[in-house]
Amino acid sequence: MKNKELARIFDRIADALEFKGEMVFRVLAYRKAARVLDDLVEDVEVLNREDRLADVSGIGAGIARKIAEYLETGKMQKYIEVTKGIPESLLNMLDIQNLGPKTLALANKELGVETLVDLKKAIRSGKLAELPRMGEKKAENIRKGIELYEKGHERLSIAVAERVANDVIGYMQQKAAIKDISAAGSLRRWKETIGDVDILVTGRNGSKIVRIFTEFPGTERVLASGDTKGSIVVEGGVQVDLRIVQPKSYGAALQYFTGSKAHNVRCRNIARTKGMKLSEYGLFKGKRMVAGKTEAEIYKMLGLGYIPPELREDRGEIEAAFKKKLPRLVELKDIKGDLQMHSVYSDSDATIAALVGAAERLRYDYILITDHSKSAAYAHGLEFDRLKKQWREIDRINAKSKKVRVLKGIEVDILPSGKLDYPDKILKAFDLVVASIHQGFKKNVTERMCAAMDNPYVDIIGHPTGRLISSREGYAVDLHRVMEKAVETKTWLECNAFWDRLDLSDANLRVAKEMGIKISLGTDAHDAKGLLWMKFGVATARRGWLEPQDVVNTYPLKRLLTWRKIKKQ
Ligand code: DGT
Ligand code: CA
Ligand code: CA
Ligand code: ZN
Repeated sequence: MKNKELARIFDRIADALEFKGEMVFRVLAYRKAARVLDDLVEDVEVLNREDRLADVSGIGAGIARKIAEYLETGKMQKYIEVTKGIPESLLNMLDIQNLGPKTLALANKELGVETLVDLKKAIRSGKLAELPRMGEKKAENIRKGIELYEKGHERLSIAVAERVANDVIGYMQQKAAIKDISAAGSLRRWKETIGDVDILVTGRNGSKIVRIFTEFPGTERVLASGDTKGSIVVEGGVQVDLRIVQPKSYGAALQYFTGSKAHNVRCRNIARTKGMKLSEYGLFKGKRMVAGKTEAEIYKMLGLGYIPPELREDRGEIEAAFKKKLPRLVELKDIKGDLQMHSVYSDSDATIAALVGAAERLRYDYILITDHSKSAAYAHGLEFDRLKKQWREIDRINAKSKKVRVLKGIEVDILPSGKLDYPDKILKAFDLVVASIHQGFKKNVTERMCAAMDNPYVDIIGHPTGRLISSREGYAVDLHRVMEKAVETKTWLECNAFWDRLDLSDANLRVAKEMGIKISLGTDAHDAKGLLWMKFGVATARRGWLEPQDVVNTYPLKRLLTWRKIKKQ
């Protein structure tokens, strides 16, 4: 149903009119239409089709025409007209509770407020409260409104952002006359959460490309559309920005819009010290463009090696590039197997055969099945008899399939008592053992993990901080001590590749690498599709500066399995 969408548009029209200082009575019809549409039980599209719109009380002939226009063309001329000239950032702020269009217009005019950052500053400095008819109390209410607004506009998981970007890119490649297309921004850097999706294209007819973009089937709202850029919100509230640049500037624009801002500032300064100027249009010496078509030539002209997007956070990559000491980052194609996944034996939808099928499609050499141990009642943990049944099945599969070797593993619980959930004589029988905390998050977590690592049969500590990016902070753990213990006992630490975990995080991985710790990547898949999450793990590893030798999943099977012997010595 498009009822709510239309309600929002009419509200926005009313807001924009008020923002521009229109008399209230001119705005009323739009507000009313918005309220009626919001409450309407019947589908507005059905009403339109049956020509019954104007029968609805509160919807006049003029509004009915506008609704029909929007339903039939995807646009409303009135909306485009009244929002013209109001910056997108201001329009977005009209969603903030307790902040009316008049107040916003006043703050814009008197204090130059254009963005949310400006507004927050104006509140903090007390300047907003000093405006006529404002006062402390109103300013405080707006501040609370901002808090709510920011909560509701939390950052997207990388998995959602990546799917949206791929959908939009696929659609554009099919429908629009474009040459190059790429994601940019935080998504190209594979940050663990994404504010908005940025996409860059080259092509001749800018306004036509933008029009096609705004017609992307998932579009909920069009925020901006022009000759060189467009901005839409797709289902689920994901904002996608598209920019069109000339082919000769593609590399420069890609470099600029990939960011991060901090990295870009450093690059621009380097250009300046070399008597050049770097912008999204190119690298210039005076008026002459000396680079711009590719990112590589820009970095080269700056005297730097090519810096992969995942490193562009100003965390030492510029210095490393100067010294030609950039890491040779691990790649998805280096990965020979997946070291954490669950099957129907515990809490997953996938049979072992289905997991093997998925692994074959990824051309893996091995997978480690890591179902939950017996105390994990929440996840149908394995008693010894079912474990034996599972081993028999794995043996049968290995006897048949020559492509992927199925390794016998377990995700053994580190119990609140500090003990492991199986005795050593069982742990010994696995090919590899992952030990994880799932209970007692505040109870001596560090000591329990360290004790687990002292066990010669524990090879990997699973998701070492226990965080869930969208919802949970993680254990009260002294990660430094855990890492020291990992070094001492030669235990691997996991980078759990599930997109809501990414645990260890990029920053933690970098510390681990510097300490010489080996990292194990596991998707923690609970169905066959879950094996595809490996890309998020590899990206996080790259953001942590990891090289192939830091990641045990790059080892051939034999080397992987000799590890236990090394650990026991
Ligand atoms: P996000 O969307 O919050 O996850 O983070 P980004 O990095 O995608 O940021 P976004 O979407 O605001 O802008 C995309 C890129 O454009 C950003 O990484 C760097 C570049 N950029 C945007 N605004 C500025 C700016 O004011 N100065 C500089 N140097 N670069 C900017
Ligand atoms: Ca972005
Ligand atoms: Ca953006
Ligand atoms: Zn787990």
